[in-house]
Amino acid sequence: MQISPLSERFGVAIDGIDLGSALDPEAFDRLHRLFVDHKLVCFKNQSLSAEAQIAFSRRFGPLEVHILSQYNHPEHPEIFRLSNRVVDGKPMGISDGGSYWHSDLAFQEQPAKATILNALEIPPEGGDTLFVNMEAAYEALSDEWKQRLQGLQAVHRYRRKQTTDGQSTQVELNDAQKNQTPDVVHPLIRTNPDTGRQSIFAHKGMTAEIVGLPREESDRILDFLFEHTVQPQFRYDFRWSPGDVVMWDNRSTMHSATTRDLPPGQYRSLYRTTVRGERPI
Ligand SMILES: O=C(O)CCC(=O)C(=O)O
Ligand SMILES: [Fe+2]
Repeated sequence: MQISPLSERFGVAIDGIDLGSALDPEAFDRLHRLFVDHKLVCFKNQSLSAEAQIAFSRRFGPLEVHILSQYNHPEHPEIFRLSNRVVDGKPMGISDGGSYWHSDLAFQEQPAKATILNALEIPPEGGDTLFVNMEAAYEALSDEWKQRLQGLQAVHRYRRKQTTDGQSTQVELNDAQKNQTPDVVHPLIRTNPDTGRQSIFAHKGMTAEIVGLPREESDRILDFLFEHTVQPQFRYDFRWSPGDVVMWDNRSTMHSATTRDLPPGQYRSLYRTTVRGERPI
């Protein structure tokens, strides 16, 4: 297994391992440690089948089935399909999923621990995924801000924004899907149970308001956090290659897709599995 940094800020690339083969407990522990320590892991040169992706992902915990069920794999509901291909008039996946700042399933009581994306088809240009290290963003806050934020809770909402402001996707939820996503409340500063380290848990695409504060005060704090966290020193824009399997820790990072900006005729298809996490503390 060869491990190299993905950027000078965070993330590692791993080559020389086949995720499709059975991992013994020591190998799994090592990968889990790398995932927790580096937050973003790219396994190079994989060719994972849907079944193998599910088996690998399950090692990290129970898998979620996405509520936008029209995009789930017909035979493997644990696989959510991201794709801008349309075959015989039928979308092969969600075309602009996650094209806004978020942490996966932050709108649920138990947001995602890990997301695993398997790159089946990657265009020569575009479609990068943008990541932010939310632990580094927390550490860079002044002591005054850290104190101000401690103990605050925020409301998270799926589709908090309208499609027009660039912080949502074009797909609308049907009534049943809306009923499955009531507002939830999470601490604004959360502690990763695997490391004991704190990070900011606020994302422009989903964090709606701070509990118990006047609207203006809540907006002022959230707007500050939305701007603070996306600064270049905390960011890494990941460029995909076919065969990449990328895994990230949603507890200490946020991300945004850029698929909305793909030029016509550029195709991108990935399979996603999502590992359930703890309730944030
Ligand atoms: O397609 C991407 O770049 C990321 C999509 C996304 O947000 C996700 O899979 O969670
Ligand atoms: Fe996402």
